[in-house]
Amino acid sequence: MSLLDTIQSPADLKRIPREQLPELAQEMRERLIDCCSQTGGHIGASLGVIELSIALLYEFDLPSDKVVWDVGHQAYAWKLLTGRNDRFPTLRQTGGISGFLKPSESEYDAFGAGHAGTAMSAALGMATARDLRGGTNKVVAVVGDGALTCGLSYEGMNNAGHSDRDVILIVNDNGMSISPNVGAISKTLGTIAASPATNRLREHIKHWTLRLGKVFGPEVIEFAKNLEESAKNLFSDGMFFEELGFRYFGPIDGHDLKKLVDTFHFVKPMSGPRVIHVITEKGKGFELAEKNKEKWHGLAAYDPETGEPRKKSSGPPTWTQVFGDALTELAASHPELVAITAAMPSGTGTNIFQKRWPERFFDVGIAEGHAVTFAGGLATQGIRPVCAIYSTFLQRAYDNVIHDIAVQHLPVVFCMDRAGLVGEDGQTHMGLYDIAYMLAVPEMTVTAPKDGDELIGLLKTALGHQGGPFCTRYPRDKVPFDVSPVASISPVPYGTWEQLREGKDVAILAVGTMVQPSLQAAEQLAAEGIDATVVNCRFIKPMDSAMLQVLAAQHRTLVTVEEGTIVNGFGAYLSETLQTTHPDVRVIALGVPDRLVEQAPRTEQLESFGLTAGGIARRLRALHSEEGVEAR
Ligand SMILES: Cc1ncc(C[n+]2csc(CCOP(=O)(O)OP(=O)(O)O)c2C)c(N)n1
Repeated sequence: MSLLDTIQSPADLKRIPREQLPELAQEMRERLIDCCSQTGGHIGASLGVIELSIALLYEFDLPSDKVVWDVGHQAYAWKLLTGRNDRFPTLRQTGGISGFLKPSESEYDAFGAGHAGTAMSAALGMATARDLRGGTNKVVAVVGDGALTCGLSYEGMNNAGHSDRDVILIVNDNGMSISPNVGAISKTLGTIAASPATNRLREHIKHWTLRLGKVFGPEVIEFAKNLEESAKNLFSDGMFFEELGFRYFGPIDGHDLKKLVDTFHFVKPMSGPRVIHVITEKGKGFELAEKNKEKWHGLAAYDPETGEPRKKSSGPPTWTQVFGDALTELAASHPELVAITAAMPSGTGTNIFQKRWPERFFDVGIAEGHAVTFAGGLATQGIRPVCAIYSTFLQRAYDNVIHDIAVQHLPVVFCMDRAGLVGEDGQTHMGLYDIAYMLAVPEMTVTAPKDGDELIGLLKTALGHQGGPFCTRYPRDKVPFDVSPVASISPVPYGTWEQLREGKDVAILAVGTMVQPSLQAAEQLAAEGIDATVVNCRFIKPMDSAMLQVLAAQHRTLVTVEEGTIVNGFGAYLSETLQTTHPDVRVIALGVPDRLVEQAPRTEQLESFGLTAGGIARRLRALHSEEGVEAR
């Protein structure tokens, strides 16, 4: 039996002798590499914190002590050690364990996450609750250097640093966000890690403090501590944290189990805010992942020998690729155009732009709010910023979108990738809310293309639009057809819809990804004698009011279909619009119901909400027979 197989809970881990922990780490590495080769997932980040996870669970007392991992994508090792080894092969699968941390999944997952930057705030909340209740448990936040580019992390640190609360921040510093980390903080951490002279000095001071204390007693310890502090302040690169009110320990090798356990043992009983700076390597112990850290941050199922994806990609390109290529090409004829990403160059396709136009590309770190306001500043000076941010992450910047862009009528373009159902990333990453939240922003143009060509056409429209902000959305998927050359595509006329099929029984008003399935549904229904109009509502706001008048005059029922929440989405907006002008027209809104969506392949999720040709046809058939959708 392997060591890992003997562990059902942290109590079992604590029974393993310290000298056997490296052997356990090796078993865990093999398990992660093997399982993730079948399921895909965030393997690189998780391989980097195997020793850190073991040491935390070995030294702290879970679940009464609380460990809050930031993002949670790196917590696979944590899952193996906290009772989820058996179920680990179900990672990210339908009905399986989550790719992130989820309190509903385990009592060892202190706080749910998926978006970066929340751990410090949540940990401080837990430490404060403990103090209010008179508890004694320890609270630890584990935050990556990437997440230290989030403003939210500093809001938490600023609050914690001068609170005097007993809270420990572990900085998991691997020099990487998804891509190489960016910004001044990252440079500072890098300098600390690369400063052996400082480390040696600090070791000497610590050593002498302890020796002097043993010989001369507490007063001398106090004096020596002051000396240590002053020396630290003079020489220590950890001063950055010390100034924020944290006692700084490190940097320590995050793959040296003995050092980790010893350090936690030493720091744990102290009080007040303290930070332990741990240096780790993403992909540690898996050569392929060590060599290409960005690719192995997170990926689909792979062959563990070659690293090749198990499912070969074929057919049309992804929306991300089409966007990245088109933006890069459009930049040639739009010298004022710049691209902004918040730590997702490859995820958003802006890495393509970066290669061609490095000086016009800005990766601002995991800082969506800043990305948007930064774009606002650029726009005031006549620059045309395109912010490429996932739908789910743009939620972080809602106030910036309203206050810094819309209120000032600034022509910033928002390109929201991963809009709609996102598959295996699950609840935290769903791009289901952008239609609702963007519709509510005054003067925001809200669009969704039906295919790759239309995305390019809308980008052209967006770049020619001077009337305030403009957004478009597209999913985590391939475009339905290959795209035409960028130069051959015309801008989509502003505010227009496109009627794709004329029928007399019912009109389907489809948005973006729902256009093709709606057309197919109409074909299925035609064979059954139900004649449907199909309209591509590529402008969600403003609507094509001329076409809407005609549709409302010709149909008693309009069925909207959108890949987004049904709450305050396109259907709701349309009903509100028609309520006064055409109170007799009924609007039936199809979309994603008001509930959290569980992880599953995207195709399964679309199927389960009836957002497929078959599903749409089913709903229309039912409407037709049950309620008698009649022609006028
Ligand atoms: C608000 C937000 N924006 C973007 C992301 C996408 N994302 C997931 S992990 C990650 C990098 C995190 O870097 P770091 O904190 O250093 O952790 P590491 O992966 O290096 O362990 C990013 C940008 C996110 N999860 N949340």
